[in-house]
Amino acid sequence: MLNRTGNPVPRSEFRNYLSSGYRDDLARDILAGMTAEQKCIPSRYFYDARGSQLFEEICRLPEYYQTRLELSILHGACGAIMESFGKGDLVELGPGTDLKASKLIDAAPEPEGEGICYIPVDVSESALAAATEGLLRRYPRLRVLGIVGDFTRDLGYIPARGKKLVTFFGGTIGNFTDPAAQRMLRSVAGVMGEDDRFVVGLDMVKPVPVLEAAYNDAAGVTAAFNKNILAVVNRELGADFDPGRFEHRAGFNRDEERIEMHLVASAAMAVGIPALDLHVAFERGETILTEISRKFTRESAGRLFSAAGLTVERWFSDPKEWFALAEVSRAGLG
Ligand code: AVJ
Repeated sequence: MLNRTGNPVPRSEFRNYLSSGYRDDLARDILAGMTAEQKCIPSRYFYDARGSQLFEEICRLPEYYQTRLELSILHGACGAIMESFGKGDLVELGPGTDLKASKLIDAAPEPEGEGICYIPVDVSESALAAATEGLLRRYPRLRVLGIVGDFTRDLGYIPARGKKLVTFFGGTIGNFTDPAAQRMLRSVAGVMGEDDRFVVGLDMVKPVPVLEAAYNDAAGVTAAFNKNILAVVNRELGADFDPGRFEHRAGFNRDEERIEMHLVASAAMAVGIPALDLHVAFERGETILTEISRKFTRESAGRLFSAAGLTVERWFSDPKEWFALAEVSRAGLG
């Protein structure tokens, strides 16, 4: 492609909207979390370089069915999704690899990424670069606009133009409490036009042993992933958590329909957090809640979306309904 002066127009551009506040956010969240009745650390802090690597390992575990199932559901759904989308902006919130975007672009009516601008949104610029490099090579007509930002607050930077297909894969919506999920879904609804679609991955309620095995794998990768969050706090805030004195525990809470992941203090201890000028006392057996992972039914998913002003248009799932992709619109809002 040439611009008016006859020079080639670059096919990819990155815009960084990240405030430099990661450490400030962590400090605020850790102060609140370590002084709460139920101690907690928000799960978004799992994903430093080592945590992201461990998470990719989790996705390949035999017990962790989500990633493989979602990809096979997408394989069957991408034709229908892309037929109605046609072309425009393909926005992916928190892309991991380029696998899912490839499936969609392969299924587009026009070849080589013609007419599509891929817009991944992620806090990690290196993750964005890694996810888009292969796509640019594979699809010679694809354009890319990488948005370095936090998809829980920076969606306003997504350009308002033409048609949009927004995706949020991985079941990550389940890591949000209901109010946080509502805020997130409403902010997506806010950038959608009436003909736009939003595809959301949801992990479903299923037999408890299957659910619990996925978060207590035999190889101990999830345990290592869980404990790594203490290493993040140590590094960023100078804390002296001893990950060796905490145990991994994950179980399904039937009333809340969610997996809850904890770190359990194996002895009474005191932990210093110099950056917060704080000493935290742990009793033996006391826990830090590090993650919730909500599991949905079609009914609870319908309630989640309708409360945010979204309507389920199509539902794609596997025969056992272990995982689902909900295609939703903001139709009916006017
Ligand atoms: C894929 C990010 C939603 O909740 O299952 C995996 C993260 N935590 N094992 C999930 C996770 C423990 C995960 N998400």
